[in-house]
Amino acid sequence: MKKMSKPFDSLWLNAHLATMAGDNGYGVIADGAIAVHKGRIRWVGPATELPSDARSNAGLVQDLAGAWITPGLVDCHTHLVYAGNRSNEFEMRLKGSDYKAIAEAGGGIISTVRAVRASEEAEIRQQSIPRLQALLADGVTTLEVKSGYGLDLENELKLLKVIKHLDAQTPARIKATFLGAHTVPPEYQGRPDDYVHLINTSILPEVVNQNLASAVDVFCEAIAFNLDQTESIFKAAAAYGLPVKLHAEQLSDSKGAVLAARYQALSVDHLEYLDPEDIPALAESGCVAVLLPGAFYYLNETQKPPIGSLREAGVPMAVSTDANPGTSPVLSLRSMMNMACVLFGVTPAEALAGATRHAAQALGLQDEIGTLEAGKVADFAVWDVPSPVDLAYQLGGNPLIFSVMGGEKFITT
Ligand code: DI6
Ligand code: FE
Repeated sequence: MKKMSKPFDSLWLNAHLATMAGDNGYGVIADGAIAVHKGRIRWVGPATELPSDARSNAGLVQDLAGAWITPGLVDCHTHLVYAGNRSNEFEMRLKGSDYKAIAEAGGGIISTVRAVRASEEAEIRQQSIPRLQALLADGVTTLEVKSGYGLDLENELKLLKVIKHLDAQTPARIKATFLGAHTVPPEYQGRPDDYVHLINTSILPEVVNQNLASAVDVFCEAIAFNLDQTESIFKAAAAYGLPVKLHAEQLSDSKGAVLAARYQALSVDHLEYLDPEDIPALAESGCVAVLLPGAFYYLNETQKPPIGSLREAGVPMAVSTDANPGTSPVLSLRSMMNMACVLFGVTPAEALAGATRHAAQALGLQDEIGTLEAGKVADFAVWDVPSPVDLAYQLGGNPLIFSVMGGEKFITT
């Protein structure tokens, strides 16, 4: 006899939900329930409204003993895949050097480029896996990883293939972003336009040809690429139908955000030096402002992003690790929620929206993930905390009980 399949694969009960849906802070449903089928949320709401036959109609019924469920965390800006280590630069900065001076002396991004070029794909993969595991153990279920430490055709492809491999090997969703324009490689020193030409006519076309990236990013800054160079890469990306993102106004006001808004960028990231006058352009374009407090903290910056004006203008703010070996060796998105609160003055509810709903939007995935709503992918995190505020409150420790990705339980310990 054919076995009848149950209407729900799983039912998650006896939990409080921070759905992050709607405009009302956490979107709390006290004593809620989530029913999952075929990897998607089929039903979510107060347990009292659960259809009466739901329990008997679910394949797996899971009692969560009063835990809190949030959407799976989304880390929308990382440089997680690289080789080597730069703790020496951390020490140098503490002795008085600065990021710009280290970069100009051949350290910084270029020292990671040297390590990547000298490493096989498998080595880079091996070095990156523990970093990925750390993010997942902290509640992340989707992340973005950028290339940008190869800076030539062979090595940019090498990094993007590692990212693709990691995506295939883990239950988490990993989006790759092509950041060929991270800095000018040594062989193009003094010829940035020629390097941009190489990106547009050789590297990017091959990245597209091999379907290795879903967005294109540029580091628009005095020490990296200027506005014209950035725009020419944006045009090349647009010709391939790829959305763009931008590292903008991190160390100075280069007017990158306004340019990015004109190109309907998914996000503009960093923004410490953003001129509040440029915010209406962001608000109009629907671009997400990605806050990266880890880089601000490690570089001991004092200039903060204009949070109050961004909030007032209704620009969605995401929060991310910027995980990278130079300015933000950070492997905990929850810690960044804390720093966004303490250093930048966002509220704990804004920080959680920044690590879920708005981060999903920064990846163009707002219809798939980022909130607990029927129809979305069943990606969520189950926490042993008394309230969702605690997620941004505590540094260290790990309140994650487990996460669920595509309806499947994922336990990291
Ligand atoms: N801004 C950053 O904070 C990182 N990249 C960027 O464009 C730093 C990357 C590094 O120092 O390795
Ligand atoms: Fe970055």
